[in-house]
Amino acid sequence: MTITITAFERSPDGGKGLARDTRVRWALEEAGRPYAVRLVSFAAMAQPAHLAQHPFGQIPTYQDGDLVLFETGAIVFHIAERHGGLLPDDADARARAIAWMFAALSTIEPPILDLTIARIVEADRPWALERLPLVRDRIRRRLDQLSERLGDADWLDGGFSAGDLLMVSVLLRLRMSGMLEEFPRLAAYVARGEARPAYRRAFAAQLAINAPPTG
Ligand code: GTB
Repeated sequence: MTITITAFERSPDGGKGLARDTRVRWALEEAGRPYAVRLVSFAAMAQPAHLAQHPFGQIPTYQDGDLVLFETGAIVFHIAERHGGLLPDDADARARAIAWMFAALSTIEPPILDLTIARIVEADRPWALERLPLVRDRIRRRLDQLSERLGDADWLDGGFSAGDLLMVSVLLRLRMSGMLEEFPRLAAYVARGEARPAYRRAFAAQLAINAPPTG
């Protein structure tokens, strides 16, 4: 059975790889699984056919036979469990890698998303400029702690895992802010993730769809 995921027909980021289908593509590439992509427009995402797959009308979704999943974290976890290569065999190391998956999505990503909201959605509010430094400082606090824990290691806990895949993906959302460069160990960590052949294939595949037309 072919695995099919959904992605934006055209991502608003123009191919920077920030939409969450890139994380799923990366996991599938690491696991060596071929996959098909069903591209959906914003209009189609609001239709019953898509809502049957994703209750919140978002991307990505994942379908493998009768199994339909939504939520990137759940999808990446499923790929890691089902296909191997992304979680250690040792039970304790596996549990720690899963903890890093949760940490990426529930501790590190929320303040980063808050920055996007502050810079874009709230930009015209009278208090927007006053709030921005607070949002940035909340991110810095987490990055400082994360950098401290990573130290000089290549990955968060031994070998590369789904925890690193999600953490690198989340940190990549900071690229435009310049904040990553304040933490050289994290900048190098993200660069290591991006240098993985599986990430490069995933990035190239989404770029092929989303790159703005030239000429
Ligand atoms: N918690 C869900 C998950 O992890 O799967 C969140 C899914 C989600 O936010 N999906 C977004 C979506 O479908 C796309 S990835 N949005 C449309 C909607 O909600 O109606 C988020 C995203 C979108 C665009 C950019 N960008 O252009 O830079 C970056 C990230």
